[in-house]
Amino acid sequence: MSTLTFTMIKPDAVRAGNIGNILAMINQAGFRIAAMKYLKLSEQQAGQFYAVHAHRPFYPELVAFMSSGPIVAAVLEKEDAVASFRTLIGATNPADAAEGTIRKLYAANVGENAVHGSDSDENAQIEANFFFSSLERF
Ligand code: DAT
Ligand code: MG
Repeated sequence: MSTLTFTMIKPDAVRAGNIGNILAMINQAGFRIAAMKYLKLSEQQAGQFYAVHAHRPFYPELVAFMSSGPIVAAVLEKEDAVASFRTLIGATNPADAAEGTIRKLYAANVGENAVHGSDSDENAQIEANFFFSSLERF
């Protein structure tokens, strides 16, 4: 049964001109795009999205980075979408990411790591709802 995950192409990957390359990999891996938009988060919105990390030492730099430029936000559908997408993007730190993963190919470091992927079905729903109304999902 197909399920949903939520992704962002982060400001570093947008700045590097990798939107198309990353979308092609998502496409090739068999995900259906259920929603998509191009936008810039405010610091307040980035802080809210990553509120679960508010106690971590890297939170201020994470919020500054994620509000530093436009992102592509999308909801993706596939069988076992959350786990399948985490496999496609690779480890949080690109130095640990498997060959051929999005982060191995396009991320510079653990802080600026090209893409976001939800970590559970529950968070995928919360994150998709943060960005998209029901009118924007297909
Ligand atoms: P992931 O994005 O793989 O789910 P996470 O949820 O643990 O990783 O962290 C969210 C983001 O926070 C991550 O994509 C980049 C940033 N981050 C995580 N660990 C970090 C660290 N040690 N130093 C700097 N930024 C970090
Ligand atoms: Mg995470």
